Amino acid sequence: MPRRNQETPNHPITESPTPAHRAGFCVIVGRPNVGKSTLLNLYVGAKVAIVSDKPQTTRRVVRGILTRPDAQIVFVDTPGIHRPIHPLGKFMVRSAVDTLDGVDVVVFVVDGSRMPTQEDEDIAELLKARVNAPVLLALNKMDLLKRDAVGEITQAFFDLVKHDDWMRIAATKGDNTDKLLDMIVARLPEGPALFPEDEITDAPLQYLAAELVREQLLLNTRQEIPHSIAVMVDEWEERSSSLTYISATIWVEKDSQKAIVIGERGSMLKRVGQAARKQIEEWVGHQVYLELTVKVRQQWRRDDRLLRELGYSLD
Ligand SMILES: Nc1nc2c(ncn2[C@@H]2O[C@H](COP(=O)(O)OP(=O)(O)OP(=O)(O)O)[C@@H](O)[C@H]2O)c(=O)[nH]1
Ligand SMILES: [Mg+2]
Repeated sequence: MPRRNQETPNHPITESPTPAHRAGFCVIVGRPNVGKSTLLNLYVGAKVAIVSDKPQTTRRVVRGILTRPDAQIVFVDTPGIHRPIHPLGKFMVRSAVDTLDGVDVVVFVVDGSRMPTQEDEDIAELLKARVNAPVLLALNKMDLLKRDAVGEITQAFFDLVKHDDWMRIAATKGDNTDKLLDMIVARLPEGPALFPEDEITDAPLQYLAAELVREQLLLNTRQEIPHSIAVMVDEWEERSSSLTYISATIWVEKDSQKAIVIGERGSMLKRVGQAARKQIEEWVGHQVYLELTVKVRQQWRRDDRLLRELGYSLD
């Protein structure tokens, strides 16, 4: 409500009305590897979701919260939607699709430096069939877009995706992401904050720690190994006010993968452990002792029991 300046009652100053506070859920969807998690982390200002150059990095839905004086945006990062070939993939796609119900705004992230793929087409159809909320099209990776392809690629996405508005962005550099954010906020309902203002994610620390280990493994392995890795925290003990002990298991699917993950005389495991530990310490706020063990479970991506233990199950 506009207010008068109390000290000058006889000379009212015209103030513009304070914009109403907005709050709501913004789901980020798209095919694997287009930059959804990169965008989430940029908005939240912390590594809430791990990022890698390997497709299907994100396996579970993660919420990241941005609180500003005028709005609170609860971003929902989702696994890349693809045509799954095993139970883990099915879980990932189902959990992504399930987030679309009751959402306030959807950001459909695509790799805007290339022509649309079949997966983009599938997602566009899914959104058309299932989503009533406004859809914002984010043409990401504009830094890789070749000048002479701009027209053709942009038109191809416009033809494919029914959208409320669009923006060309580069999530890694933050180009135009503030403009996209304004579009998101404008579409949120008016209302008070949904989460405490200092909360930036709903993910437990144990989960973030396991993910940070997995991120290092993704960055350091190739071919099918990244997809065959799962990480689970087994023990988490505050040994003192300044030291947390964490032990985690790295699951792989073959003995040959185990050998690679351990590396020559443990070199790979050491590298991964050191890098992950530093990042976990930032979250925890003090020293961490991280113990990693590598174990083999043949075809765990098809093993319902282990999938459930790892949290990759909707039941
Ligand atoms: N050049 C460029 N690379 C980007 C941009 N945004 C993201 N990337 C890169 O694209 C790759 C995938 O990024 P992610 O954020 O993990 O993608 P994602 O959509 O979350 O992928 P999934 O979790 O597999 O679905 C990473 O190597 C990012 O650094 C961008 O604007 N420009
Ligand atoms: Mg991701």
